[in-house]
Amino acid sequence: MKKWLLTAAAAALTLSFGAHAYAQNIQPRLIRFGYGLNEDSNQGRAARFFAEEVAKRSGGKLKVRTFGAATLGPDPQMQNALIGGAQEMMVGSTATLVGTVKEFAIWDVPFMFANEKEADAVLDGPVGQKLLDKLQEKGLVGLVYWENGFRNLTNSRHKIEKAEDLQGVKLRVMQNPVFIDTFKAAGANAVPLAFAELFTALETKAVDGQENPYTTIVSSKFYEVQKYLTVTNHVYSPWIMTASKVWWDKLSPDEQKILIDAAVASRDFERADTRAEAAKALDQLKADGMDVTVMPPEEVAKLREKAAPVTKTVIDSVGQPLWDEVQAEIRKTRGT
Ligand code: TK8
Repeated sequence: MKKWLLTAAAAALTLSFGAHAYAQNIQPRLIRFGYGLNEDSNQGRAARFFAEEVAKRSGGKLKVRTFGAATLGPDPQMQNALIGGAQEMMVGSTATLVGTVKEFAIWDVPFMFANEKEADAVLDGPVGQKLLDKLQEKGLVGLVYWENGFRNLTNSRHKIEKAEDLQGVKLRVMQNPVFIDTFKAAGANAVPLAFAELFTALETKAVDGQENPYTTIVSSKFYEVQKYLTVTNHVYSPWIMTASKVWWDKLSPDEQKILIDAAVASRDFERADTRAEAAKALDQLKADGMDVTVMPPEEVAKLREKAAPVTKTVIDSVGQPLWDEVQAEIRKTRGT
């Protein structure tokens, strides 16, 4: 009789949670997952995808609640909340992690990756993993890199066609030394500011311009307050998905595996979705009234030259061996 009851109970559990989940050690948990862009953005779509994957893979026990538009705070604030254990997960820029793990500055070096294929290979390869691992001793678990994308310039002051046109333009940059130095070297007045404050700063003309991938210029509606777009592709920006380490360490191996697998699936979804959106975004921005200029290669070369001392500073900071390792990985991808 007892045996029969147990079997029936087990069968009921199996039915409600799925055979897989039943065999695993999964507790009901609420996971607060924050991000900075609007819900209607590539970041928002991928965050929801992640939440659905986690629900599916945990039989609904692990519940990811997503918070977009920096409602849990800008990237640096969320990073601190994760470190302190006040928030479980987030996705955001690697650029604002440079104060926590200095090696992340390597991803901010202008003109380092020539295309997405190189970025994927390096970020998903041993060096990308090495940097993720470095977060552990700072209280963060680095899971995967998503694509933010190649960054381009917008401003409301004048057409920027030549490198020298940047002179004196008040440009919002991320809270990161490499971005500040790069744009100062280019002659701009670089102002570090949280992304959450950017639209208002552009609208009130507290700053003239900013730089972000096409997809963000669309989803954050910067075209409403910025007339000129200059295609420079001056740097590839990754996003990084992180978890609070104090929280992560309390999870069972089964729970951790579900989150890791769902993170990898979300990365693949996000990159494909972002690339599809980026391919259409430029036409959309033109249709929205933006004046688009492609900076000619010889002018881009000037920007690159002006940034060379900044690259040197990054190499000094992250160390020559890490730099060489990244360059070797890039060459491998190029087949040279
Ligand atoms: C969103 C930011 C954004 C980044 C920036 O929270 O700050 O300009 O490109 O994507 O992480």
